[in-house]
Amino acid sequence: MATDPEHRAGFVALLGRPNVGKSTLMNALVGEKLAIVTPKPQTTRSRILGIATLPHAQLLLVDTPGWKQGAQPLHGALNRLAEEAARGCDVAAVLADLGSGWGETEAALAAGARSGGAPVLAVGTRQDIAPASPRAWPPPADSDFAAVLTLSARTGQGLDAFVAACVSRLPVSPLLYPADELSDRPLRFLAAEHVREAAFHELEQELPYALAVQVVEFDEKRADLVRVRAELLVERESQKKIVIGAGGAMIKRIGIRARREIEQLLGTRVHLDLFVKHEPGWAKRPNRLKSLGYY
Ligand SMILES: Nc1nc2c(ncn2[C@@H]2O[C@H](COP(=O)(O)OP(=O)(O)OP(=O)(O)O)[C@@H](O)[C@H]2O)c(=O)[nH]1
Ligand SMILES: [Mg+2]
Repeated sequence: MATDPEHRAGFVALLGRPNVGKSTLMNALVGEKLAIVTPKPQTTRSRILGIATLPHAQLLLVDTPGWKQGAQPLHGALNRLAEEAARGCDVAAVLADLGSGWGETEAALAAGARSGGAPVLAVGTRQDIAPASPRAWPPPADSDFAAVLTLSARTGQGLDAFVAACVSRLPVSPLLYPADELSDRPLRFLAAEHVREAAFHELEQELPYALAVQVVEFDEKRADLVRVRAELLVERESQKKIVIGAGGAMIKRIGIRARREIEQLLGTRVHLDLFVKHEPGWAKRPNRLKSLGYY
């Protein structure tokens, strides 16, 4: 196969506060729903690679957890993931919601990425619902940005310009992943994430944050039906009751919603069994966080 001497490939870190649209942007660029998306902040708990293979370039998009101040081990671990992604990328995209604009957190994330040597794109998101004259936007002109862009991952507005801004700053390189690969995370992890997303949608307030999901069985032996068995871990016995719901109604709703999403992801029918398990302190033990795939 002839190699393209101009082909580019490399890592693009998507950084920003919770809820600015990092995961939505990654999904839009990859063309598949890899990362889960909810209206609640702090949805993403791990670093997820989304691979967008174009005719002349391959973008390795690194979705990161939203940056949050906080002393809890989970927050610390999540922030560290964002820091590592910022240091190890070829291009850093710092996303700011155009509804709130550019602030200290964005400036700190940009400074962190710059100290790792990456060019920084300042990216205003959710343009379709942004005010006509957003406040605190664009960022201060004295900062050293490779480019300042705005986009909407929902409508697609500005995505081509974002891709072009990334590609032109990636190193010349052959493909780093096979052209048909979409993520570095196994399907069973993505399935667990879709269960977590359904729980975020169905459960009220703080409860989704007390929840972890692990897939304990992922059986693909049959071509037309994948069997998935997943456990929802909660920190307290009282939470277990709520997640199960009266007569099992809540866990059933979560299951129906998650199954639809997993079927979409896998392109086959799915049989999904969900169980709720009381595991005190799962969020406080670094090794446990790692074994759950949050690292
Ligand atoms: N209208 C509109 N909504 C968007 C857009 N992008 C994201 N959203 C919505 O904003 C919310 C947050 O999006 P996410 O992609 O989960 O944000 P995130 O930055 O990954 O959030 P964390 O993982 O919590 O850090 C969801 O309800 C999305 O549907 C957009 O371009 N337009
Ligand atoms: Mg996210």
